[in-house]
Amino acid sequence: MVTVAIIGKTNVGKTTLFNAATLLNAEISTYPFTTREPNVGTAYVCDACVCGELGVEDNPLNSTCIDGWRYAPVRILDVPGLIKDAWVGRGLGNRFLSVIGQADALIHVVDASGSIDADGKIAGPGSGNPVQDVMDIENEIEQWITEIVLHNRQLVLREEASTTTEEALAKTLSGIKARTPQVAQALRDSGLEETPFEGWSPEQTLKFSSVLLPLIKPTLIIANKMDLHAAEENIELLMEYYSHGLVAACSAEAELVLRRAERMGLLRYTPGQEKFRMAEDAELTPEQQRALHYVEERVMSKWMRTGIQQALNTLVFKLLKVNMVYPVAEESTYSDNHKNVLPDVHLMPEGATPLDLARDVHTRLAENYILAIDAVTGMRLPKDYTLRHRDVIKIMTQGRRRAR
Ligand SMILES: Nc1nc2c(ncn2[C@@H]2O[C@H](COP(=O)(O)OP(=O)(O)O)[C@@H](O)[C@H]2O)c(=O)[nH]1
Ligand SMILES: [Mg+2]
Repeated sequence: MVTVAIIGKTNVGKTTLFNAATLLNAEISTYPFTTREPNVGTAYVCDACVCGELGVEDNPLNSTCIDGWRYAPVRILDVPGLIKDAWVGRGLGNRFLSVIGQADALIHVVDASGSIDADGKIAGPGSGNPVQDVMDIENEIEQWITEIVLHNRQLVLREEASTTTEEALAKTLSGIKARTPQVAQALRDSGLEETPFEGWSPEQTLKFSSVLLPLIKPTLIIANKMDLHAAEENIELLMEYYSHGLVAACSAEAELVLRRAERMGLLRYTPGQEKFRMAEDAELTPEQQRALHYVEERVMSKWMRTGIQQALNTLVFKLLKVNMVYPVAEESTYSDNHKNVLPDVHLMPEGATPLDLARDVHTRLAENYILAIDAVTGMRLPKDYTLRHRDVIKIMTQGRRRAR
């Protein structure tokens, strides 16, 4: 399961974003992932469902289809505000940082309206420095990774004796999901390839960590609170400063207002779409009227959308390079063995093969795997085929056991 962590300073809107992202009117009731932990929830990424181009009516099970858009679940974590020196264990720093370690990708929320000071306390709009806020948080995480490397120095050295530096480091950093190719790239990009690990200074270790971070945790910066006037200038500054990364202008509060109103039946709103439509019989309180008017005026008519759903989609599909793949058992009807049409969608990492898909569906399916068929063309796929976005795949297995 793809895991996304929401990070940022206090009061930037992380929890508002978490609440909005985890609220979908067509939530998936059969979805096995449930948790009682606070701050862990299910968010959704979406793209055009293949049901449209295949001309079929679908019966989604592990995902949902709203107006021709397929929404697939991802795990989302709301990491409470990191404070300065979290990496040395200040506050609950280390605990929060280890949550970040579990994530495949990060959403870094920043208050683009500049309404918080350097410590995350509410201040007058325009007084804060969002560019610095992003750097502060990144610095905490880089210091924390550095600390892990320094703390495990002996272990890396021992490991290195029987393998390579990149493998030894990757093994030590496997808890934060670093893999050997990423470590190797970080060694090259930080210019440390030729420097023996044994002689690394703390500064060189920090350099390595800061180059490694974006490789192991693809990050999207959310310039939040764009509904406030003071945000406009800062959004420009953020985009300029982080021109190498992605910055999305968003309003988490507006998204939350719309999803809550949709849940209450007051309007029709499909997350990610550019419009909302009032329900015909909706009776709004003056307060609800004001809130929706504000969203229309300050967000939808100005920016076209709240930006939240696009941000999640961009992070997962573009930065993490995950593909939506539909496994089916009957290629003629695109259904499972119970006549459910296009029941499931799986989020597969870049480079995954049909066998990886089989494994993701069920270990038994992988054990009995023979070959895969492109259900749309009916063609048998080569052994080394890598799955593409929106593939519909039938997996052939041996014996009586069949693909679902
Ligand atoms: N104007 C505006 N306020 C927002 C937005 N998102 C969050 N807020 C407000 O910012 C404050 C802090 O939000 P919260 O989600 O608790 O921040 P967290 O500490 O990062 O979890 C709350 O008063 C929210 O209502 C937004 O998009 N626009
Ligand atoms: Mg919060």
